[in-house]
Amino acid sequence: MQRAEPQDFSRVLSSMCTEPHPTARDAAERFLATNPGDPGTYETVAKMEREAVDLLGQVAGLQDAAGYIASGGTEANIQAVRIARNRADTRDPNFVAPASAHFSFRKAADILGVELRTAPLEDYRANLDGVAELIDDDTALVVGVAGTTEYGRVDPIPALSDMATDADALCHVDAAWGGFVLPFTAHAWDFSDADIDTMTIDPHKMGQAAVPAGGLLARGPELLDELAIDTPYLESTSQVTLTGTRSGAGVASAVAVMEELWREGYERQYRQSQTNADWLAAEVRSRGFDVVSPVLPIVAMDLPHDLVADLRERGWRISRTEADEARVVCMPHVTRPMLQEFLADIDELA
Ligand code: 0PR
Repeated sequence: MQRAEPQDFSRVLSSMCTEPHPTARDAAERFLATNPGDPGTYETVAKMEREAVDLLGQVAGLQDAAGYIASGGTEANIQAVRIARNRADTRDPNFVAPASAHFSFRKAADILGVELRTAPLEDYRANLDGVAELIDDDTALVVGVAGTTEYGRVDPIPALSDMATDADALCHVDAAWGGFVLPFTAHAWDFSDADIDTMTIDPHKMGQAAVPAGGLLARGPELLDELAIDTPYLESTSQVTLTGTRSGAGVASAVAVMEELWREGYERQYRQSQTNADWLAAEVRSRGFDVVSPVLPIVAMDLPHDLVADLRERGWRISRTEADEARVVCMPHVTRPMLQEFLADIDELA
């Protein structure tokens, strides 16, 4: 059989991951055979993981951050719900998240036996009255999303964290995708803007690290300790991660790329991606299609079904929103020439 080659990114508009930065790729290869799940044996990569958390803390406005490099945003979100559940003083815990929250929270609810209460949206963001109505004495956690999966919207994080505080619940921010673009915007989203307890912020999305590199941050070690499980036969005495053995590739690549790009490199990338998203939105709108104005570099547009089918036929990878718009995520590999080619295909096919 012929050796399979990975797909290239030249027509991928649907992904929230991207080609790893060269320095991330190099570090991932070098550390492929290390296991930060056993820090007593793999000391170097364990030390790198602490650096990674420190760097993620810098991105998210938190000094002396606690946390770890997870397999992805899904694991980080599950673990945030688990922290809140373990800390809550109730037999029947629930958590409140906006309808825009990623489906990983549904996995968390299912696995952990915590009821998920879904709050309505208003202009694609959490409706605060709707959130308030769902909070009660058994609420362990209030979730806000900073960069929603479908439309790149940012929930009113300071107001949500105030509500969590009033209810003696924790506040978790899901910045899995938005965390590496929001520092260059005026949005209030990070630990310095609000009393946030935990955050998901993934190097393997806009951070340009190699998969798997998700990020879980916690305001302090006591929160992370809620996850600690004794590990009697390892040299280290406890483990907080959901996975046991895990590749050091994610950890090493996250450190390498953050050292390289934080902060000027990421800022340059954000400006380029945002400019591309704004440009694409204007171009598509000028052709008579409805577009949801991009707040962050994600564009949702109302294209006819058969046009989208024809574009797919030509190799374009485009995702759909639940409301049936075509969605383009302006990741680092999505360049202006690529979008020009995409528009030329629209013009030819429409
Ligand atoms: N939180 C948010 C806000 C997300 O957008 C995502 C993933 C997650 C959490 C979960 O992260 P992991 O997938 O790392 O566990 N959002 C995209 C999705 O599930 C991710 C994605 C990635 C989609 C690559 C397509 C793709 O090719 O739709």
